Amino acid sequence: MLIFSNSIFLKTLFLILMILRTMVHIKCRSNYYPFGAIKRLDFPDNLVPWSVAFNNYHPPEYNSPNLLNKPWADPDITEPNFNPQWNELDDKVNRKSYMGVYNVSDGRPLNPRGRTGLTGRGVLGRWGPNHAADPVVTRWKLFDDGKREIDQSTNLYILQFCAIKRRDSDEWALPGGMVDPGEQVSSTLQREFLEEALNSLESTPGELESNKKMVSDFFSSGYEIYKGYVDDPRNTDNAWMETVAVNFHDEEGNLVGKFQLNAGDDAKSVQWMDIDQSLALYASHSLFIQTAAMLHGAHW
Ligand code: RP5
Repeated sequence: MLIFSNSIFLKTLFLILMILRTMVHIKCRSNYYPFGAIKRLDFPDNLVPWSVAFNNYHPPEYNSPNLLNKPWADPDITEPNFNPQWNELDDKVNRKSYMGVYNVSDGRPLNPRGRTGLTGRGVLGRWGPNHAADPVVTRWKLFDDGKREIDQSTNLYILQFCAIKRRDSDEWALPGGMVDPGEQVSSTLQREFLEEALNSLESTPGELESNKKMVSDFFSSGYEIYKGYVDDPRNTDNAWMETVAVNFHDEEGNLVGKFQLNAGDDAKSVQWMDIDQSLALYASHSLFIQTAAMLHGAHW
């Protein structure tokens, strides 16, 4: 894979990664929590870190009733038989954070990025970290004659990525998803791409076999662009999203180009989308896409 070596791009890339690791979370402090009428407590940025005293911090609590008895979700935190091993690999459930050791207060894990204005686990299945994986599948934008298209303002080639429209929020996003207990991130990346961008859940056995083979060949070499906390609107003080975002790039356009994109599972549509700074994507996905653009020295 071509990694752009120009020092300006590398500095920008470093800056984006720094922003991703340290920025104050914003999307998980939006007025209303997703899919319900619950309103988060509103407070200024300087009160986000737990290290800053906030004596009157009494946010509302929300625990979606839809999570109870779901095999992929934790029990209610008050359940006497629930003894989670925080900061550990708890049987097959990964309760470790990529952000380091998180604190636990009154038996509840604390969001490593600070306050969100809502306690409980909201709609997230796990208390503490909820691990996901995001495939960032890219190719160059080509004219019909196979030549690469250049953006007139930056004079740089235009990169495209495989985007899905989320069924839950109607926002464009990466075709990522949750890592199942005991699953390798590399398997999650392939499974989610197959499910959301190739509709593997409704494929015939023959299509499934050939798509699985194509995806496993194409995903055999990727470049990790991010690992850590995601500013996801579903985050709360006690449950949050973390991800590993990996770029799989089709330099010649003759591998992914063969894929017949077909939205499935949590995705209502799928398409190749031009990468540009005007993109407004779900959670922290715009920053992952920007990182991919910088990596390839593409237009942003
Ligand atoms: C985001 O939520 C991650 O970056 C990933 O894209 C996604 C996983 O959640 P689901 O799509 O499975 O709801 O925070």
